[in-house]
Amino acid sequence: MKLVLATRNLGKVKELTAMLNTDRQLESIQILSLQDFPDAPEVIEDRDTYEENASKKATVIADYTGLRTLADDAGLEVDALGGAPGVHSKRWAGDDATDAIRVQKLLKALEGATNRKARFVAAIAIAEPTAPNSSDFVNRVQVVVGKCEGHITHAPAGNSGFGYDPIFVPNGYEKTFAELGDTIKNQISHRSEALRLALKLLYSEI
Ligand code: ITT
Repeated sequence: MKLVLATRNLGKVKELTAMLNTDRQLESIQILSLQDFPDAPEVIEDRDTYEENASKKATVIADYTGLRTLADDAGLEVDALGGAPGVHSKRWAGDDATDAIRVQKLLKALEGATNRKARFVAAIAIAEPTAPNSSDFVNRVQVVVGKCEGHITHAPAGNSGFGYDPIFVPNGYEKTFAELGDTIKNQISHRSEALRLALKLLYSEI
C-alpha cells in the first residue's frame, strides 16, 4: 500500500517518516511525500479549525495523486495570548516569515508575561481518493487530534526540530523540544499522539 504525506514542511516529513518507520506493522506501506509530486496543487489553509484544514489538505492531495493521503495541520496555543497563534500559527507573523521571525514575535508578545502555559495541537487526517462518479466526501476522510502541554521559555534554545520547538518546553521536562531532540519529541509530541490514533484507523481498514 502507498501512503502520501501531504506536507511541504520538511520538518514534518522527517518526523512523520521516522515515526511511521518505527512502526513494524507498516513494513508493507510505501511512504511518499509531496517531493514525489512536485506539481501537486498548493492547498490554502483557510479553515477555522485544525481538523478542517487537515481534512482539506488530505482530500485535495488524495484526489490529485489517486492515493491514500495523510495530512497534518498543527499550531501552538498560548494561554496568555488567548490561544494565539493557534490555527493561524503559519501566517501569524506574515506570509513570508521564517521560523526565527515567528519565534521572536512570540517572545516579544510574551514579554513580561508570568503565565507562559502553552500547548501544541496537531490534527491528522487520512483521506481516500474519490471513487469515479462518487459524491461521497464525508466518509472518505477521517481526522484525529493530539495535544502536548508545556510552557514557553524566555529565549530560544536548541537546534533540533522546527518551528516553535526552540521555545517550547513540554510538561515533565526542563529542556525545549529543540534541545530534547527528535527521538524524545517523537515519543511525546502532539503529532505522535495524533499519529498513533490515525494508525489505529488505518490498521482497522487494511
Ligand atoms: P504543511 O505543508 O503541512 O501545511 P506548515 O508549515 O504550513 O506545513 P502547519 O500549518 O501545520 O504547517 O503549522 C503551522 C506552523 O506551526 C508551522 O509553520 C510551525 O511554525 C508551527 N508548528 C507546527 N507543528 C510544529 C511542531 O511540531 N513544532 C514546532 N512548531 C510547529
